[in-house]
Amino acid sequence: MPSVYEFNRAILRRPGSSVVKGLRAGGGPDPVLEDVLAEHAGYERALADAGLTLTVLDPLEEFPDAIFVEDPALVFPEGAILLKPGAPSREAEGQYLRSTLNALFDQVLDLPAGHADGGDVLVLPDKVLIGLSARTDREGADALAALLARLGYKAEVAATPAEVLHLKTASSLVDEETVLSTRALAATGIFDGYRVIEVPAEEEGGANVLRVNDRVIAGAGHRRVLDLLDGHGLKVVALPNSAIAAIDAGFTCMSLRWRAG
Ligand code: CIR
Repeated sequence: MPSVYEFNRAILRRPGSSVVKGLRAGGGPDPVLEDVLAEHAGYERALADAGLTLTVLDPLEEFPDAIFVEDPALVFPEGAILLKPGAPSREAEGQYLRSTLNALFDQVLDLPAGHADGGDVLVLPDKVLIGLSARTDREGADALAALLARLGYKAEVAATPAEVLHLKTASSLVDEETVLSTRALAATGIFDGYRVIEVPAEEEGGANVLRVNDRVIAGAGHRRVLDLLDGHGLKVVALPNSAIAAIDAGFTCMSLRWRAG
């Protein structure tokens, strides 16, 4: 069985100039457009270097957060799911992915009720965790669990600490048995049965990393997280992400990745 992080395809959307107006929970100034563009281009290159064939979509100026394609949708080899993001300004983003998903997947399912963001969905080898957050409500999480069952995945709904935007803001799968997690999220017990690498308190922003094939993409500014991953024997690709982090982004949310047969 291939691992859940073995991918050969991905969908990304390039940023338009409106990206600097992206939502951010903590306030703060707009990032510099050129920096966001450079970081996004570096991310695109890193996925291509990891061996993925990319479908790169045009910017959507009317949706500043549209580069975060993994919030309005989820993809699996068995099919895609169009979600309904919990932020009102992002609710319609999925409609701009529909034709691409229809062309690339045998089936595209729609979330029938509630709200759910892909950032709250962590695919583990034995189950899919759906985190409840300010973006993902119980109705959406339950509806998503039912859609995942149709695709053959077992899902579990879990609470997440109040201060995190998404479940994957605070956690990532790094190998078959190991997750990287903030202390607060690990303390909820949702990763029981997994080995947990705890992110140091001063680098909680570094908990979102992206395992793709043989490597892990992580933030260049999170030196201690990089050392922990390296010490765990992982091949680490460090990418600058401070401009994109200013609009609350991590590495998982900027692409939809799957293994096409
Ligand atoms: C938002 O607040 O929706 C965007 N500015 C950032 C979304 C990042 N997505 C993610 O962590 N899954």
